[in-house]
Amino acid sequence: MENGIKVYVINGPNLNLLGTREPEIYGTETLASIAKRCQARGAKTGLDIEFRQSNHEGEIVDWIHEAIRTEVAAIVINAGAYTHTSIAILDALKAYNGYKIELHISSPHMRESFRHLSYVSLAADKIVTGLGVKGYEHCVDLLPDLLSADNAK
Ligand code: CA2
Repeated sequence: MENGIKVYVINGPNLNLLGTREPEIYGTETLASIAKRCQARGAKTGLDIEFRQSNHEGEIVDWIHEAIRTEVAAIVINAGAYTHTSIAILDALKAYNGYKIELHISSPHMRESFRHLSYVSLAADKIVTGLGVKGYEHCVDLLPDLLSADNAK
């Protein structure tokens, strides 16, 4: 849905492998198929959902800057392993004033200790974890309410 409320769903490293490896953790659906479903769902509530994926930290930072410039209303971000390492992504997210949802397919807190620290959490308005790939559409479903005037930050 073009001309809807613009939302970026930003995906970090290795998430392009979704549906091809480690199905016990990350499921069997591809990112392209998740994107399609989220776009159809978002269109029903007036959201224009743009999915992106990059294996490069700086490209993700650039996309967050683009969201600042173009007044994107919300960012849903699964920063992948950069979640646990990237102060650059944290700083970019802090500079972005729209609504920010940190998303994880798995439950990082129930996994290895190096996944317990999230820099992204320090900038996030909400965190969705452990719902499998259904977490993506859950975020899309939550957003209209979160973006409404009643829930203004
Ligand atoms: O649970 C998540 O969504 C994660 O952000 C996924 C990251 C991981 O480093 C985070 O700790 C938690 C890894 C994404 C790797 O994605 C793959 C997908 C399919 C096959 C292999 C990797």
